[in-house]
Amino acid sequence: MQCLVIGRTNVGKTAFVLSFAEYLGVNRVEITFNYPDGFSTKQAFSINQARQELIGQGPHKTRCLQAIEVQVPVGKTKKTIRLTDSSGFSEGIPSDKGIRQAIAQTLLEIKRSAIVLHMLDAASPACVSEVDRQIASYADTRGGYVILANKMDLPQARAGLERIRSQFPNQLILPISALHKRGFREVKAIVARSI
Ligand SMILES: Nc1nc2c(ncn2[C@@H]2O[C@H](COP(=O)(O)OP(=O)(O)OP(=O)(O)O)[C@@H](O)[C@H]2O)c(=O)[nH]1
Ligand SMILES: [Mg+2]
Repeated sequence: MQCLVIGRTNVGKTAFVLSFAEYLGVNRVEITFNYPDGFSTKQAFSINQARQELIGQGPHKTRCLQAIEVQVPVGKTKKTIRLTDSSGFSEGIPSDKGIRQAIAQTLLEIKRSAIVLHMLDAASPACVSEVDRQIASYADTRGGYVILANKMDLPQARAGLERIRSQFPNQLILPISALHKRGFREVKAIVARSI
């Protein structure tokens, strides 16, 4: 069972995946990097080391699918799911071939995921763009589609959340902060319900 995190570059997908894994009780992660050309490799990190190495300041830090196995409590038992981080989308077609291939890989993976968490940066003035609308209509054709409005710790994110709600009136939208692990209980509940 896979839970895939998608969204434009720099919205905080990698930060979320690592913080959410930590919230679920993991302090060392083994990340499987699956590249668009089929190459795959595994590496173990402490959560903090992974944060330092994998979270980006600039755009297009993540260039492939990065999967972590995590346990989610469901009733009295725990179920293992694959929590997968992906390469961020950008407006238009990127000139870098590696990024184009990584985005195509992300799009294919959407159809293979039981849960798709589509992340938006609520603190950005352009928090919903054309590519987000297109991704939403593509990903939403399957069950288990949820919008995460990230960076709610920043003051301008309140107004962003209202814009997101008005753009997607029929979608479930969960406000979160990947930085401060806010809103994670609700994300966990949705994931547990969809397993
Ligand atoms: N204030 C704030 N900053 C955040 C939050 N989540 C992520 N960031 C910052 O946003 C920037 C991008 O974070 P990443 O997790 O690398 O974003 P990404 O979506 O994985 O980006 P790509 O891999 O390029 O697609 C970093 O500077 C993070 O520290 C948050 O909840 N609040
Ligand atoms: Mg990333």
